[in-house]
Amino acid sequence: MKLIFKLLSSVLFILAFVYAGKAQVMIAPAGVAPKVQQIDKKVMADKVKAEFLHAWNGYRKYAWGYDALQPLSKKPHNWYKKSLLMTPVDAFDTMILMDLTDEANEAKELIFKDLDFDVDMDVQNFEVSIRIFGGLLSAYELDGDRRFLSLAEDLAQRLMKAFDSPTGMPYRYVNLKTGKTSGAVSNPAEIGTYLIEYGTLSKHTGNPVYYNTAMKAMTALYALRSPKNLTAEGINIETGTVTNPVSHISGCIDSYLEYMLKGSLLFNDSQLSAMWIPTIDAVNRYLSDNSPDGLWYGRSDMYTGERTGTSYGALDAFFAGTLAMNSDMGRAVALQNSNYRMWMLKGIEPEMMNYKTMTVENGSYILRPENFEGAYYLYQYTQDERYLEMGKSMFDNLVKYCRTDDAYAALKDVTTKEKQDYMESFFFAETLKYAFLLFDESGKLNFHKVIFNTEAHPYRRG
Ligand code: DMJ
Repeated sequence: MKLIFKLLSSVLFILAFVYAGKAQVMIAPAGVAPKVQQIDKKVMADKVKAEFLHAWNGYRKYAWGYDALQPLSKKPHNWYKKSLLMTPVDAFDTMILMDLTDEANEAKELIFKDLDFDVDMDVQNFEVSIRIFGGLLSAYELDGDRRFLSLAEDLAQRLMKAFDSPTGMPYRYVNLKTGKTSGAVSNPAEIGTYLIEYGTLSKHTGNPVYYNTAMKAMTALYALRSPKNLTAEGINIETGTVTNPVSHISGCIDSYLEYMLKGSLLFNDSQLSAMWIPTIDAVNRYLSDNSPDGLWYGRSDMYTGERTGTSYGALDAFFAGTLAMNSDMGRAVALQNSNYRMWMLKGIEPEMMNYKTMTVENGSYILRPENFEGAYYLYQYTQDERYLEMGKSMFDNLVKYCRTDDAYAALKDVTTKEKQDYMESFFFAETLKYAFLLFDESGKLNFHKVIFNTEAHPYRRG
Protein backbone atom coordinates (compact mmCIF):
# COMPACT_ATOMS: atom_id res chain seq x y z
CA MET A 1 0.00 0.00 0.00
CA LYS A 2 2.81 2.39 0.98
CA LEU A 3 4.60 1.53 -2.27
CA ILE A 4 1.49 2.32 -4.29
CA PHE A 5 1.20 5.67 -2.53
CA LYS A 6 4.85 6.43 -3.27
CA LEU A 7 4.52 5.50 -6.93
CA LEU A 8 1.35 7.52 -7.19
CA SER A 9 2.90 10.55 -5.56
CA SER A 10 5.94 10.43 -7.86
CA VAL A 11 3.63 10.30 -10.87
CA LEU A 12 1.62 13.18 -9.43
CA PHE A 13 4.77 15.15 -8.86
CA ILE A 14 5.88 14.66 -12.47
CA LEU A 15 2.39 15.63 -13.65
CA ALA A 16 2.57 18.76 -11.51
CA PHE A 17 6.00 19.45 -12.94
CA VAL A 18 4.65 19.23 -16.47
CA TYR A 19 1.46 21.05 -15.56
CA ALA A 20 3.28 23.97 -14.05
CA GLY A 21 5.81 24.07 -16.89
CA LYS A 22 8.54 24.29 -14.29
CA ALA A 23 12.12 25.08 -15.05
CA GLN A 24 13.15 24.45 -11.47
CA VAL A 25 11.74 23.08 -8.25
CA MET A 26 12.82 23.55 -4.69
CA ILE A 27 12.48 19.95 -3.56
CA ALA A 28 13.71 17.14 -5.77
CA PRO A 29 11.08 14.53 -6.63
CA ALA A 30 11.41 11.18 -4.89
CA GLY A 31 13.43 8.78 -7.00
CA VAL A 32 14.93 11.51 -9.21
CA ALA A 33 17.50 12.95 -6.83
CA PRO A 34 19.00 11.45 -3.67
CA LYS A 35 17.12 12.29 -0.52
CA VAL A 36 18.67 15.11 1.41
CA GLN A 37 17.86 13.76 4.81
CA GLN A 38 16.13 10.90 6.51
CA ILE A 39 13.46 12.28 8.79
CA ASP A 40 12.84 10.58 12.12
CA LYS A 41 9.17 11.35 12.64
CA LYS A 42 9.18 10.51 16.33
CA VAL A 43 12.12 12.82 17.00
CA MET A 44 10.42 15.62 15.07
CA ALA A 45 7.03 15.13 16.77
CA ASP A 46 8.75 15.27 20.18
CA LYS A 47 10.64 18.37 19.13
CA VAL A 48 7.45 20.19 18.09
CA LYS A 49 5.80 19.13 21.34
CA ALA A 50 8.76 20.45 23.35
CA GLU A 51 8.54 23.80 21.55
CA PHE A 52 4.78 23.92 22.20
CA LEU A 53 5.53 23.45 25.90
CA HIS A 54 8.21 26.13 25.78
CA ALA A 55 5.74 28.67 24.35
CA TRP A 56 2.86 27.49 26.56
CA ASN A 57 4.96 27.82 29.70
CA GLY A 58 5.78 31.40 28.69
CA TYR A 59 2.05 32.14 28.41
CA ARG A 60 1.42 30.35 31.69
CA LYS A 61 4.13 32.26 33.54
CA TYR A 62 3.47 35.78 32.27
CA ALA A 63 -0.08 35.91 30.89
CA TRP A 64 -2.16 33.24 32.63
CA GLY A 65 -5.86 34.05 32.28
CA TYR A 66 -5.31 36.74 29.63
CA ASP A 67 -5.92 36.42 25.91
CA ALA A 68 -2.27 36.36 24.88
CA LEU A 69 1.34 36.89 25.86
CA GLN A 70 3.50 39.67 24.47
CA PRO A 71 6.69 37.62 24.35
CA LEU A 72 9.33 40.36 24.24
CA SER A 73 8.00 42.63 26.99
CA LYS A 74 6.66 39.54 28.82
CA LYS A 75 3.40 41.33 29.43
CA PRO A 76 -0.13 39.95 29.16
CA HIS A 77 -2.51 41.29 26.55
CA ASN A 78 -6.30 41.27 26.17
CA TRP A 79 -8.11 41.84 22.90
CA TYR A 80 -11.04 43.54 24.62
CA LYS A 81 -11.81 44.87 28.08
CA LYS A 82 -12.23 41.36 29.47
CA SER A 83 -10.28 38.25 28.53
CA LEU A 84 -11.95 35.62 26.34
CA LEU A 85 -9.08 33.24 27.11
CA MET A 86 -8.06 33.23 23.45
CA THR A 87 -4.82 31.32 23.99
CA PRO A 88 -6.08 28.56 26.35
CA VAL A 89 -9.24 27.92 24.33
CA ASP A 90 -7.38 27.94 21.01
CA ALA A 91 -4.57 25.75 22.40
CA PHE A 92 -6.70 23.20 24.25
CA ASP A 93 -7.26 20.62 21.50
CA THR A 94 -3.58 20.77 20.49
CA MET A 95 -2.69 19.80 24.07
CA ILE A 96 -5.11 16.89 23.90
CA LEU A 97 -3.59 15.70 20.62
CA MET A 98 -0.08 16.06 22.05
CA ASP A 99 -1.04 14.11 25.19
CA LEU A 100 -0.19 17.09 27.40
CA THR A 101 -2.74 15.95 29.97
CA ASP A 102 -1.71 18.09 32.96
CA GLU A 103 -1.57 21.24 30.84
CA ALA A 104 -4.93 20.44 29.23
CA ASN A 105 -6.56 19.85 32.64
CA GLU A 106 -5.21 23.10 33.99
CA ALA A 107 -6.51 25.00 30.94
CA LYS A 108 -9.87 23.27 31.25
CA GLU A 109 -10.19 24.31 34.87
CA LEU A 110 -9.38 27.91 33.94
CA ILE A 111 -11.93 27.88 31.11
CA PHE A 112 -14.79 26.62 33.31
CA LYS A 113 -13.84 28.97 36.12
CA ASP A 114 -13.34 32.19 34.16
CA LEU A 115 -14.91 32.08 30.72
CA ASP A 116 -18.00 34.25 30.71
CA PHE A 117 -19.60 35.76 27.62
CA ASP A 118 -22.13 37.97 29.37
CA VAL A 119 -19.95 41.04 28.95
CA ASP A 120 -20.85 44.42 27.46
CA MET A 121 -18.19 44.55 24.75
CA ASP A 122 -18.14 44.64 20.94
CA VAL A 123 -16.20 41.70 19.51
CA GLN A 124 -15.15 40.73 16.00
CA ASN A 125 -17.60 38.05 14.96
CA PHE A 126 -15.19 36.21 12.65
CA GLU A 127 -12.20 35.95 15.00
CA VAL A 128 -14.24 35.02 18.05
CA SER A 129 -16.16 32.44 16.02
CA ILE A 130 -13.19 30.61 14.54
CA ARG A 131 -11.02 30.73 17.67
CA ILE A 132 -13.36 30.57 20.68
CA PHE A 133 -16.61 29.07 19.38
CA GLY A 134 -14.57 26.75 17.12
CA GLY A 135 -12.16 25.82 19.92
CA LEU A 136 -14.95 25.03 22.38
CA LEU A 137 -16.64 22.73 19.88
CA SER A 138 -13.54 20.66 19.18
CA ALA A 139 -12.78 20.62 22.92
CA TYR A 140 -16.23 19.09 23.41
CA GLU A 141 -15.68 16.49 20.70
CA LEU A 142 -12.24 15.50 21.98
CA ASP A 143 -12.81 15.74 25.71
CA GLY A 144 -16.50 14.92 26.01
CA ASP A 145 -17.28 17.38 28.82
CA ARG A 146 -20.70 18.89 28.03
CA ARG A 147 -19.75 22.18 29.68
CA PHE A 148 -17.70 22.90 26.55
CA LEU A 149 -20.83 22.46 24.46
CA SER A 150 -22.89 24.70 26.77
CA LEU A 151 -20.28 27.45 26.52
CA ALA A 152 -20.17 27.06 22.72
CA GLU A 153 -23.95 27.33 22.45
CA ASP A 154 -24.12 30.33 24.79
CA LEU A 155 -21.50 32.10 22.67
CA ALA A 156 -23.18 31.14 19.38
CA GLN A 157 -26.50 32.57 20.55
CA ARG A 158 -24.81 35.87 21.30
CA LEU A 159 -22.78 35.96 18.06
CA MET A 160 -25.80 34.98 16.00
CA LYS A 161 -27.27 38.45 16.55
CA ALA A 162 -24.66 39.62 14.03
CA PHE A 163 -26.63 37.85 11.29
CA ASP A 164 -29.70 39.99 11.95
CA SER A 165 -29.24 42.18 8.86
CA PRO A 166 -31.38 42.97 5.79
CA THR A 167 -29.52 40.34 3.74
CA GLY A 168 -28.81 37.67 6.36
CA MET A 169 -25.09 38.31 5.95
CA PRO A 170 -23.43 39.14 9.30
CA TYR A 171 -22.10 42.44 10.58
CA ARG A 172 -18.40 42.42 11.47
CA TYR A 173 -18.91 43.33 15.12
CA VAL A 174 -21.46 42.36 17.72
CA ASN A 175 -21.86 43.22 21.37
CA LEU A 176 -21.87 40.03 23.43
CA LYS A 177 -24.33 41.39 25.99
CA THR A 178 -26.60 43.78 24.11
CA GLY A 179 -26.46 42.26 20.62
CA LYS A 180 -25.72 45.68 19.11
CA THR A 181 -24.08 45.31 15.70
CA SER A 182 -21.70 47.42 13.61
CA GLY A 183 -19.47 47.12 10.56
CA ALA A 184 -21.61 46.78 7.44
CA VAL A 185 -18.71 46.93 4.99
CA SER A 186 -17.26 43.46 5.18
CA ASN A 187 -15.57 40.76 3.14
CA PRO A 188 -16.31 37.15 2.13
CA ALA A 189 -14.11 35.60 4.84
CA GLU A 190 -15.98 37.49 7.55
CA ILE A 191 -19.34 36.70 5.94
CA GLY A 192 -18.91 33.09 4.88
CA THR A 193 -16.72 31.35 7.49
CA TYR A 194 -19.35 30.04 9.91
CA LEU A 195 -20.93 26.94 8.47
CA ILE A 196 -18.44 24.40 9.86
CA GLU A 197 -18.93 25.66 13.43
CA TYR A 198 -22.67 26.42 13.24
CA GLY A 199 -23.35 23.14 11.43
CA THR A 200 -21.39 21.19 14.03
CA LEU A 201 -23.36 22.92 16.80
CA SER A 202 -26.62 21.98 15.06
CA LYS A 203 -25.42 18.39 14.88
CA HIS A 204 -24.68 18.25 18.62
CA THR A 205 -27.75 20.14 19.83
CA GLY A 206 -30.26 18.90 17.26
CA ASN A 207 -31.26 22.52 16.58
CA PRO A 208 -31.08 23.36 12.84
CA VAL A 209 -31.27 27.13 13.40
CA TYR A 210 -27.49 27.41 13.58
CA TYR A 211 -26.80 25.61 10.31
CA ASN A 212 -29.57 27.55 8.55
CA THR A 213 -28.29 30.92 9.76
CA ALA A 214 -24.77 30.32 8.47
CA MET A 215 -26.07 28.80 5.24
CA LYS A 216 -28.33 31.80 4.57
CA ALA A 217 -25.33 34.12 4.84
CA MET A 218 -23.29 31.93 2.54
CA THR A 219 -25.94 31.73 -0.17
CA ALA A 220 -26.57 35.51 0.01
CA LEU A 221 -22.86 36.03 -0.50
CA TYR A 222 -22.69 33.50 -3.33
CA ALA A 223 -25.49 35.38 -5.11
CA LEU A 224 -23.16 38.40 -5.35
CA ARG A 225 -20.58 36.58 -7.52
CA SER A 226 -19.80 38.07 -10.92
CA PRO A 227 -21.04 36.50 -14.19
CA LYS A 228 -17.59 34.89 -14.35
CA ASN A 229 -18.28 33.27 -10.94
CA LEU A 230 -15.59 35.28 -9.16
CA THR A 231 -15.99 36.57 -5.60
CA ALA A 232 -15.46 40.22 -4.63
CA GLU A 233 -13.10 41.24 -1.85
CA GLY A 234 -15.46 43.92 -0.49
CA ILE A 235 -19.19 43.53 0.26
CA ASN A 236 -21.72 45.78 1.99
CA ILE A 237 -23.87 43.37 3.96
CA GLU A 238 -26.76 45.83 4.43
CA THR A 239 -27.21 46.78 0.78
CA GLY A 240 -25.91 43.52 -0.68
CA THR A 241 -23.56 45.38 -3.02
CA VAL A 242 -19.94 44.98 -4.04
CA THR A 243 -17.59 47.59 -2.58
CA ASN A 244 -14.34 46.24 -4.02
CA PRO A 245 -14.36 44.10 -7.18
CA VAL A 246 -10.91 42.57 -6.88
CA SER A 247 -10.90 38.77 -6.60
CA HIS A 248 -8.21 36.45 -5.20
CA ILE A 249 -7.74 33.53 -2.82
CA SER A 250 -5.95 35.58 -0.16
CA GLY A 251 -6.97 37.12 3.17
CA CYS A 252 -10.54 38.48 3.14
CA ILE A 253 -11.73 35.77 0.73
CA ASP A 254 -9.70 32.65 1.66
CA SER A 255 -11.81 30.86 4.26
CA TYR A 256 -15.10 31.49 2.39
CA LEU A 257 -13.71 29.29 -0.40
CA GLU A 258 -12.38 26.83 2.18
CA TYR A 259 -15.78 26.52 3.93
CA MET A 260 -17.68 26.01 0.69
CA LEU A 261 -15.69 22.84 -0.01
CA LYS A 262 -15.33 21.72 3.59
CA GLY A 263 -19.03 22.33 4.26
CA SER A 264 -20.01 20.20 1.29
CA LEU A 265 -17.79 17.37 2.60
CA LEU A 266 -18.62 17.62 6.31
CA PHE A 267 -22.37 17.87 5.85
CA ASN A 268 -22.72 16.11 2.52
CA ASP A 269 -24.54 19.20 1.30
CA SER A 270 -25.34 19.12 -2.42
CA GLN A 271 -26.25 22.82 -2.49
CA LEU A 272 -22.70 23.62 -1.41
CA SER A 273 -21.17 21.23 -3.96
CA ALA A 274 -23.24 22.95 -6.65
CA MET A 275 -21.77 26.29 -5.51
CA TRP A 276 -18.23 24.95 -5.23
CA ILE A 277 -17.91 23.50 -8.76
CA PRO A 278 -18.30 26.79 -10.72
CA THR A 279 -16.39 28.66 -8.01
CA ILE A 280 -13.24 26.53 -8.14
CA ASP A 281 -13.45 26.46 -11.92
CA ALA A 282 -13.39 30.30 -12.01
CA VAL A 283 -10.60 30.46 -9.42
CA ASN A 284 -8.43 28.16 -11.54
CA ARG A 285 -9.35 29.88 -14.80
CA TYR A 286 -8.94 33.53 -13.81
CA LEU A 287 -6.76 33.62 -10.70
CA SER A 288 -4.15 30.92 -11.23
CA ASP A 289 -0.91 31.95 -12.85
CA ASN A 290 1.08 29.20 -14.42
CA SER A 291 4.43 30.92 -14.75
CA PRO A 292 7.64 29.14 -15.81
CA ASP A 293 8.64 29.32 -12.14
CA GLY A 294 5.65 27.39 -10.91
CA LEU A 295 1.99 27.67 -10.04
CA TRP A 296 0.75 30.77 -8.22
CA TYR A 297 -2.60 32.47 -7.67
CA GLY A 298 -2.85 36.22 -8.30
CA ARG A 299 -5.47 38.94 -8.32
CA SER A 300 -8.06 39.65 -11.04
CA ASP A 301 -11.00 41.89 -11.66
CA MET A 302 -14.14 39.91 -10.85
CA TYR A 303 -16.06 41.26 -13.86
CA THR A 304 -13.45 41.07 -16.64
CA GLY A 305 -11.31 38.26 -15.22
CA GLU A 306 -8.25 40.32 -16.14
CA ARG A 307 -5.12 40.12 -14.01
CA THR A 308 -4.73 43.14 -11.72
CA GLY A 309 -1.90 42.00 -9.46
CA THR A 310 0.69 39.29 -8.87
CA SER A 311 0.89 39.30 -5.09
CA TYR A 312 0.88 36.04 -3.14
CA GLY A 313 1.46 35.63 0.58
CA ALA A 314 1.54 33.52 3.71
CA LEU A 315 -2.26 33.31 3.91
CA ASP A 316 -2.59 32.06 0.31
CA ALA A 317 -0.58 28.97 1.20
CA PHE A 318 -3.73 27.31 2.65
CA PHE A 319 -4.95 26.73 -0.88
CA ALA A 320 -2.58 23.79 -1.52
CA GLY A 321 -4.55 21.83 1.10
CA THR A 322 -7.88 22.92 -0.40
CA LEU A 323 -6.79 21.76 -3.84
CA ALA A 324 -5.69 18.42 -2.40
CA MET A 325 -9.04 18.02 -0.63
CA ASN A 326 -10.66 18.72 -3.98
CA SER A 327 -8.64 15.78 -5.44
CA ASP A 328 -6.73 18.16 -7.71
CA MET A 329 -3.35 16.72 -6.82
CA GLY A 330 -1.53 18.18 -9.83
CA ARG A 331 -2.21 21.74 -8.76
CA ALA A 332 -1.93 20.91 -5.05
CA VAL A 333 1.59 19.50 -5.42
CA ALA A 334 2.67 22.39 -7.65
CA LEU A 335 1.28 25.01 -5.26
CA GLN A 336 2.90 23.47 -2.19
CA ASN A 337 6.22 23.62 -4.05
CA SER A 338 5.59 27.34 -4.58
CA ASN A 339 4.65 27.72 -0.91
CA TYR A 340 7.94 26.20 0.11
CA ARG A 341 9.76 28.43 -2.34
CA MET A 342 8.09 31.43 -0.70
CA TRP A 343 9.18 30.18 2.73
CA MET A 344 12.78 29.75 1.60
CA LEU A 345 13.00 33.12 -0.17
CA LYS A 346 14.21 34.66 3.11
CA GLY A 347 14.41 31.53 5.25
CA ILE A 348 10.96 32.27 6.64
CA GLU A 349 7.92 33.38 4.69
CA PRO A 350 6.82 37.01 4.26
CA GLU A 351 3.25 38.12 4.73
CA MET A 352 3.17 39.14 1.06
CA MET A 353 5.49 38.88 -1.93
CA ASN A 354 5.31 39.37 -5.67
CA TYR A 355 5.68 36.07 -7.49
CA LYS A 356 6.69 37.72 -10.78
CA THR A 357 9.66 39.54 -9.30
CA MET A 358 10.13 37.29 -6.25
CA THR A 359 10.40 40.38 -4.05
CA VAL A 360 8.93 40.95 -0.62
CA GLU A 361 5.95 43.34 -0.45
CA ASN A 362 5.15 42.98 3.25
CA GLY A 363 7.99 41.49 5.27
CA SER A 364 6.25 40.58 8.51
CA TYR A 365 5.74 36.98 9.70
CA ILE A 366 3.16 36.66 12.45
CA LEU A 367 3.70 32.94 13.16
CA ARG A 368 1.19 31.89 10.51
CA PRO A 369 0.34 28.21 9.98
CA GLU A 370 -0.76 27.87 6.35
CA ASN A 371 2.52 26.58 4.91
CA PHE A 372 2.68 23.83 7.56
CA GLU A 373 -0.98 23.09 6.84
CA GLY A 374 -0.13 22.60 3.16
CA ALA A 375 2.77 20.25 3.94
CA TYR A 376 0.55 18.25 6.33
CA TYR A 377 -2.32 17.86 3.84
CA LEU A 378 0.02 16.94 1.01
CA TYR A 379 1.77 14.35 3.16
CA GLN A 380 -1.55 12.86 4.20
CA TYR A 381 -2.68 12.50 0.60
CA THR A 382 0.62 11.38 -0.97
CA GLN A 383 2.75 9.89 1.83
CA ASP A 384 5.65 11.48 -0.01
CA GLU A 385 8.52 12.07 2.39
CA ARG A 386 9.45 15.30 0.64
CA TYR A 387 6.71 16.93 2.71
CA LEU A 388 8.40 15.78 5.89
CA GLU A 389 11.59 17.40 4.61
CA MET A 390 9.69 20.62 3.89
CA GLY A 391 8.09 20.53 7.33
CA LYS A 392 11.42 19.93 9.04
CA SER A 393 13.21 22.75 7.22
CA MET A 394 10.39 25.18 7.90
CA PHE A 395 10.15 24.17 11.55
CA ASP A 396 13.92 24.39 12.09
CA ASN A 397 13.86 27.94 10.74
CA LEU A 398 10.83 28.83 12.82
CA VAL A 399 12.78 27.81 15.92
CA LYS A 400 15.91 29.57 14.71
CA TYR A 401 14.27 32.92 14.00
CA CYS A 402 11.17 33.18 16.21
CA ARG A 403 12.10 31.48 19.51
CA THR A 404 12.63 33.74 22.52
CA ASP A 405 13.88 32.87 25.99
CA ASP A 406 10.34 32.38 27.22
CA ALA A 407 8.11 31.82 24.20
CA TYR A 408 7.89 32.60 20.47
CA ALA A 409 7.63 35.97 18.76
CA ALA A 410 6.37 37.22 15.42
CA LEU A 411 8.88 38.84 13.07
CA LYS A 412 8.64 42.47 12.03
CA ASP A 413 10.77 41.75 9.03
CA VAL A 414 11.75 38.41 7.52
CA THR A 415 14.81 39.96 5.89
CA THR A 416 16.36 41.40 9.06
CA LYS A 417 14.63 38.81 11.32
CA GLU A 418 13.81 41.59 13.79
CA LYS A 419 11.21 40.32 16.26
CA GLN A 420 7.85 41.78 17.20
CA ASP A 421 6.17 41.73 20.61
CA TYR A 422 3.28 39.39 19.80
CA MET A 423 2.42 35.69 19.84
CA GLU A 424 -0.94 34.93 18.20
CA SER A 425 -3.19 32.25 19.69
CA PHE A 426 -3.25 30.54 16.28
CA PHE A 427 0.41 29.69 16.82
CA PHE A 428 -0.85 27.15 19.40
CA ALA A 429 -4.06 26.22 17.61
CA GLU A 430 -2.70 25.85 14.11
CA THR A 431 1.02 26.32 13.45
CA LEU A 432 2.27 23.94 16.12
CA LYS A 433 -0.67 21.56 15.64
CA TYR A 434 -0.09 21.10 11.91
CA ALA A 435 3.68 20.83 12.44
CA PHE A 436 3.08 18.17 15.10
CA LEU A 437 0.47 16.22 13.15
CA LEU A 438 2.74 16.14 10.11
CA PHE A 439 5.15 13.94 12.10
CA ASP A 440 2.82 12.31 14.61
CA GLU A 441 2.38 8.57 14.32
CA SER A 442 0.19 7.99 17.37
CA GLY A 443 -2.94 7.63 15.27
CA LYS A 444 -4.86 9.69 17.81
CA LEU A 445 -6.28 11.79 15.01
CA ASN A 446 -7.26 10.24 11.69
CA PHE A 447 -6.94 12.97 9.06
CA HIS A 448 -9.48 11.31 6.77
CA LYS A 449 -12.13 11.19 9.48
CA VAL A 450 -12.13 14.87 10.42
CA ILE A 451 -12.61 18.29 8.88
CA PHE A 452 -10.59 21.15 10.38
CA ASN A 453 -12.19 24.54 10.83
CA THR A 454 -10.12 27.42 9.51
CA GLU A 455 -8.39 27.70 12.90
CA ALA A 456 -7.34 24.01 12.75
CA HIS A 457 -9.96 22.79 15.22
CA PRO A 458 -10.95 19.29 14.04
CA TYR A 459 -14.55 18.00 13.90
CA ARG A 460 -15.59 14.42 13.26
CA ARG A 461 -17.05 13.66 9.86
CA GLY A 462 -20.32 11.75 9.74
C1 DMJ B 1 -6.20 32.07 11.25
O1 DMJ B 1 -6.84 32.85 12.20
C2 DMJ B 1 -7.21 31.42 10.36
O2 DMJ B 1 -6.56 30.40 9.68
C3 DMJ B 1 -7.85 32.36 9.39
O3 DMJ B 1 -8.65 31.73 8.44
C4 DMJ B 1 -6.85 33.20 8.65
N1 DMJ B 1 -5.52 32.93 9.08
C5 DMJ B 1 -5.21 32.89 10.46
C6 DMJ B 1 -3.83 32.34 10.64
O4 DMJ B 1 -2.93 32.76 9.70
